[in-house]
Amino acid sequence: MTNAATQSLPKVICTSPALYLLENFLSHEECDHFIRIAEKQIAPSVVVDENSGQYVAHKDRTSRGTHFLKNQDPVIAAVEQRTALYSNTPIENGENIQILHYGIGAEYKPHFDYFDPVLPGSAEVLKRGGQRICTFVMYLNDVEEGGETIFPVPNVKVTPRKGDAAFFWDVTADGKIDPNSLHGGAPVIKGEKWIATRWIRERAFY
Ligand code: PD2
Ligand code: ZN
Repeated sequence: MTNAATQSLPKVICTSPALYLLENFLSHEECDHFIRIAEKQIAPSVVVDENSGQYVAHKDRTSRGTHFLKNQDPVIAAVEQRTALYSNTPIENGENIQILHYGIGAEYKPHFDYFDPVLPGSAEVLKRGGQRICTFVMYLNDVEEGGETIFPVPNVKVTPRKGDAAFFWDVTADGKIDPNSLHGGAPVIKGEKWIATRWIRERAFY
């Protein structure tokens, strides 16, 4: 189930952070497949605790979520391959695809996807593949109102559209963490929002 025929070239949204819109990155069939599988296994979302490095529930992330195993089925494997291709990174550097569901009012407050090396919890998570260097946020449905992915520093937002992806770098071209990559998921005002996220590490993530 490839999608190459309908994909267009990445559109540059801004350069600091390096942020691109990938239109039709997923086919509608791939989006529906992801939601169908995720619905069976979804639970309240967690974040990495800054101090302990453990995964915990957090008030800033009021979504529900789940993750897929790597290579879980041929559709998931194809999308993993596509993220490796677009980011020009080895496939094994990708984390497991995460699925998030936001109902009305749910949001993900601005945060960094990278692990700040000065925080005590980061050492533990950095052991598994090093820093997160880039992020794919793939939109699995259209949201009636709200739910944009927001970047407060350049003050830009990406509107969720089924099949599109926001792709951005959490580090600068010289590999340093990029504070301009601060981003969040705006509250859903009307409808619901499903996304798939894939974070890419510096090295293999197992
Ligand atoms: O839901 C989003 O748009 C969003 C925004 C910021 C998701 C993430 N970050 C993420 O999963 O890291
Ligand atoms: Zn994020």
